[in-house]
Amino acid sequence: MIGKILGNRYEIIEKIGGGGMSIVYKAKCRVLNRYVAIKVLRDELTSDPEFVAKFKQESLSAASLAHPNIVNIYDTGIEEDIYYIVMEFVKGETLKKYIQKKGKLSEQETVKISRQVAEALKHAHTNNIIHRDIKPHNILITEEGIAKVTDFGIARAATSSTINNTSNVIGSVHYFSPEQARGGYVDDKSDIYSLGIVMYEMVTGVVPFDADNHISVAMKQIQEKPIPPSKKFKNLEISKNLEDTIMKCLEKHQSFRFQNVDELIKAFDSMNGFRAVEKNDEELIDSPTIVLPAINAADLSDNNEINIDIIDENSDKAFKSFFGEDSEVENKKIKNNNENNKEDKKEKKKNRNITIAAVLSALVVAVIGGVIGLKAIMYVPEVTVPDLIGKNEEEAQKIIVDLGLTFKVANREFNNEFEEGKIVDQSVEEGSKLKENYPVEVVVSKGEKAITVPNLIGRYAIEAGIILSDAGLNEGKVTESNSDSVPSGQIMDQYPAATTPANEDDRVDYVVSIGPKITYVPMPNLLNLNLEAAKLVIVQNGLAVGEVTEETSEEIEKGLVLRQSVAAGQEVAQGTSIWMTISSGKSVEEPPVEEPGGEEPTTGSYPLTISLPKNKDKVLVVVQKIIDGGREIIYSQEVDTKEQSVIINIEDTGIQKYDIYIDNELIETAEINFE
Ligand code: 3AM
Repeated sequence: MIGKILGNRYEIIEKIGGGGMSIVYKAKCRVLNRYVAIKVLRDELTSDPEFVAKFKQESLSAASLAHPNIVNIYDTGIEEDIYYIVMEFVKGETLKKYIQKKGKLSEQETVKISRQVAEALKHAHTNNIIHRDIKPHNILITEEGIAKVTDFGIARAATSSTINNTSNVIGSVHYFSPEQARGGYVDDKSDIYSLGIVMYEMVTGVVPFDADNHISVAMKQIQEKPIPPSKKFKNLEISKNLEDTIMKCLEKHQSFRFQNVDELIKAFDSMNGFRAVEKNDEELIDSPTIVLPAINAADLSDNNEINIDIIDENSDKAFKSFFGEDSEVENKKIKNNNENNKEDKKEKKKNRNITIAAVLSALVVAVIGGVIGLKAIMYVPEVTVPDLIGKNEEEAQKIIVDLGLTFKVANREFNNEFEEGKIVDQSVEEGSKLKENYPVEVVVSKGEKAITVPNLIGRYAIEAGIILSDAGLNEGKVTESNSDSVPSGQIMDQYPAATTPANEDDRVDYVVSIGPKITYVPMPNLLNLNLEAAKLVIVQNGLAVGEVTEETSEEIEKGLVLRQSVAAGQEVAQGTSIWMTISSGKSVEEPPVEEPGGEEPTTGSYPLTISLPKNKDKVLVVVQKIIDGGREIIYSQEVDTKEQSVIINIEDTGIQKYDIYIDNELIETAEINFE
């Protein structure tokens, strides 16, 4: 490839690397005089239509996206079986290599990279494109530290993503979402999960689920709870906030993850604010989840009045969510102290602002004064989360509210196991200890989905799997049957019939046509029969009467069959036309003609190649030699069209003509010179 010029403008300079599907080259665009990266589909894959389709899909979906955090696609092309995509050349390396080099990344760097990937995803999701294969190998880090997402190879327009072929789960198993591993419904939250795995890998240096084979990894994605980074590596420095964000991305249930990338970006932004405070005091890293508003260190140091105003609303909320509504008392106490100390009474809002400022300074002071002091202020009673699965929504809500926690329905979905109104899943596991007011989200069953069997009749068998899985059903028994009217490969019957009500995962049996039934009969002997008798035998055997010609014969009486197109005893498909040669009696004696020079003519051999049609499985090939108004069968055989062509080696003398018939149709008359 090196030195090759593609599309008349891209000169391949060197190989940069290669993935499973393709090889990446550095190239120079001669028109715009700039370096580009060219991704070329591997040679051995260009003959595989499925890979070619994926490759084209990559070019199509990625080309429609333009974003600073997405590797730009400039051009695509096909040349001499070389499929290629021309991309922006990114000076840098993959995030995979970067992590491997550094072991693990700092919290700050993790958030910085993750946020950029999230921005790229936001742009793609807005354009209805789900990446489906987010992994550190597909994230390039430039020398300036900019993250750029590439390889939208298996991305599909989100609008058509409801069709997901279970037999062809695509992606990289260590970064798969549970729904991808199951072959279930994939949406933008699947990318959020994969990004969660990447974030986990950035902070810890390892992926949360690993095993020695892909199936086990996929099973873990579906079943196993990830160990939080701080529990997996005890001395890991990670804020609770970032850890919670990662764990929320890694929720098994789509409803419990961030509902879109925007929510995730907001979580990152709140971390920036968190870090600004954290700069003043490292100890706060160990504190429980507390969402502080986005404030900069600069905001805190400049003018207090203004800063307090900025943080007012959110700080209050954050304060409450952390301390619980009951801790308002604590809040008030501090407030009163402050009020007592100040003589002039300010308006209500201002007081609140001062309260917040006071709490913040109290926190700082407490930390400076020692962790014990901080803990005293922060003490909030904890409650144990009960098992809610299978309980009624109202009952579950009451239990949660009575415990002082917050109840929230994250989603309602069809479920075959639980009746309508029962809890299917809960965001916080039974037995977990939570501070008051902490939200517990649940998924409530909408009962069984009303499914009706879709119509399969008239559809091709290869579509059946997708049609059924779309309807929440499975393929049942597939049988084949002959049909004179339904083309081969089409479905001609199904059970249960279309529109029958069904339950999820029920099986639907169907019958696929294999075309008309071909029956073979042994060819009867026609020789020495008179024409009428021969015709009767032909018809009685389910065959058809073909062309009848005459020829002189020394042995066979005039009017009787002297030759038949298919030799007696040979298997012949019913309906085949049979040609006959009838004797026209003895020829008038002619003096033998002397060969010039008296020499025997030389015999030559010729490989006659006959191409076979593709639209049938088997055909009857007949080759007849044309002899003085008559014909001699030199080949008659049923052949399998998988072979594409048959070669018949003919030995003869002089120049001869041969009629070639395929399924009784004259295809060609070949003239062969054997001299
Ligand atoms: O394995 P390394 O990291 O050396 O960086 C990508 C990786 O190299 C590089 O090709 C290799 C296989 O993915 N690569 C991919 N896209 C690129 C691009 N647009 C790229 N290098 C530069 N520009």
